[in-house]
Amino acid sequence: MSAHALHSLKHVVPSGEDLFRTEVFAGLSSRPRTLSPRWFYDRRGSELFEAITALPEYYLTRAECNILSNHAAEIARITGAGRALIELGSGSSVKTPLLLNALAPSAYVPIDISGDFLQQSAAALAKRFPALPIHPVVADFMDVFHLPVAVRNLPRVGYFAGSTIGNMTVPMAVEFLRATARTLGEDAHLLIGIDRIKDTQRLIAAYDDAQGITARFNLNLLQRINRDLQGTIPVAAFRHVAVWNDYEARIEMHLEAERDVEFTVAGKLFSIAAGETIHTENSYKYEPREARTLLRAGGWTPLAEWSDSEGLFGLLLASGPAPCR
Ligand code: AVJ
Repeated sequence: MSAHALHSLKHVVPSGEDLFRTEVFAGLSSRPRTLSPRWFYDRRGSELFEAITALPEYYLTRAECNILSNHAAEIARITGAGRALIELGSGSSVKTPLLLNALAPSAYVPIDISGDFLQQSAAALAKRFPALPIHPVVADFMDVFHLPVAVRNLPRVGYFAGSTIGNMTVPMAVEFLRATARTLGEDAHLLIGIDRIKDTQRLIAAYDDAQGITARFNLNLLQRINRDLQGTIPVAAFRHVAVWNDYEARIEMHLEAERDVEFTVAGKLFSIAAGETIHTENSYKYEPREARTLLRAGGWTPLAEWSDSEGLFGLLLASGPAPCR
């Protein structure tokens, strides 16, 4: 696409609340009905996600933290010190200080769509690491974005934590990995957390916890629509459902209508029959070999891989395309 075409597109692609409304209209009108998990993370949703990461059933965050604290030195030995650390979708990562200590990067670039969250966590990190240049970038890491000028001449290591890649279908994940390889440039490294396939009960429990926090997190999406798009959704008529789809190797989260419901969103009428669901999230899981194949398909070469003592979660390090000489 020419630069001119890209420029003029800006005027027709909706953004912010318009984009949310457009996507909600389309998702609630399609069959099956869907809403994208990217809309989970308003202020309330981000708080609920933080609570999820501390749940006994949600092993992912704990496992990745343990892997990082046990192997950070080894990771640093491979990447070498002095790279710019680029964190894709940083949120309020508790894992970041572990990596900053071990990798001794020459700059840190957290990238997140939530500007508020980004400023807060960047400020907190600046206090802990006063000598480290921090360059936050407000962007959707799924889009093409540009790295700050300050890190243009530094070798990079990307970090994509938490198995967030699990939200993408395989073709989307491959496209994302290829785009990331282009953004991070020659001789880059990528450190990526990828959750593994395991016992079904264990997987389902992680997405349907006993305290009902994940249910609240899922239902908050309907509350957000009511709050931000003047919706009249009877939230209490919906129930949180988490299922393991073995053929697709993914956890699916849905919101199921327990009775026939009618409501409006920004003035538009929707009817959902009892038993119908809104599909809100996929969380793909990979066997270790599949994870490496995924990285290769995305243009990366796996170099090393670490796991926790139970083998629940994988942390992989890969290298990007070699420079042309
Ligand atoms: C942030 C996408 C990695 O899929 O495990 C947690 C989100 N959803 N509980 C995941 C989530 C329900 C999480 N990711």
